[in-house]
Amino acid sequence: MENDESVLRRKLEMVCGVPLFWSIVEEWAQVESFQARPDDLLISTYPKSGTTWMSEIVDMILNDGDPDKCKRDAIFNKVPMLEFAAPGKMPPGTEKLAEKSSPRLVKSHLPVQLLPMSFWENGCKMIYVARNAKDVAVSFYHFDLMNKLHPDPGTWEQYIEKYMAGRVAYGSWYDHVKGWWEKRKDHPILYLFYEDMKEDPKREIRKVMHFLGKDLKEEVLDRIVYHTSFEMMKENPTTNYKMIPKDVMDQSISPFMRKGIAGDWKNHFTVAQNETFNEDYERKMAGTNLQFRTEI
Ligand code: PPS
Repeated sequence: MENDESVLRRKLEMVCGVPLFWSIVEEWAQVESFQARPDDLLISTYPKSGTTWMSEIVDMILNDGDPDKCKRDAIFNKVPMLEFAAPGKMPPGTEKLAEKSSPRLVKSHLPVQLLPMSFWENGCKMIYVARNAKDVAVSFYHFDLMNKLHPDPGTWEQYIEKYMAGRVAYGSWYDHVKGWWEKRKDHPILYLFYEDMKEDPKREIRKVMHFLGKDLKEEVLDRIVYHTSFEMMKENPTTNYKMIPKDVMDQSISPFMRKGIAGDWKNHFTVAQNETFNEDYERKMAGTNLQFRTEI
């Protein structure tokens, strides 16, 4: 096992111009040549956009809303992250997925251009969840503070600069959400928004259910809404990431299930930061019809 010095808090490295964790770059050959299967379902997001929430919703839909079946294993084992790699700490995502029987659920944060070709060739179904840029920045900052596999985020002031410039893991939020938005025009991608899920979880869960070709009774949908609420998932040991060792994720610094709301950015952005961010946002998002809500 590598000692912690060599594994934790290392600098990001580049793959095709996108900054990624050094460990992912080391595993890149396995990620790029990953063999997707036609019945794989991909859950794709920019980090901190509601991946865990959507993963649990999908698992509950596929298990007809049975909470006990859904507690059979931790979320990161039920829905392995394709590109995940932490040498000496946990097995890589590609290995975990290779051992899984079909149909598999696959999590990934890769920008659209870096997704392994086999997903497109096999016509895999995909769900993309997008969350507004400001709340993602706040959530990602707190995650980087507590997740020692990530580089130290520095101060909030420093972090927001890096985030706007796309010098954070997985690169530019702007390019990520736009890239997947364009791709949905020629591939079966259900593109959903975190804010819509907060506003009316049942409505959005129903969209996922239809996309998966399932038909569940109202009472089952109500059960899924209940068990996938922030409050329930925060207390659920299979979804709150407390099974990850403390030397990797120190949840006493910031819990994985932190606030789970839309609009927390208002508690972090100064007036000046907000103005700078908005001006930059207008430039980067000009020419797309993709719209976000920063509060509901
Ligand atoms: S990761 O590490 O990128 O996979 O994180 P991800 O799961 O995408 O995002 C984590 C944020 O989602 C919030 N979350 C939820 N919000 C509402 N309802 C439910 N059920 C839920 N589950 C997770 C989580 O709290 C993180 O957001 P913040 O703003 O930090 O609280």
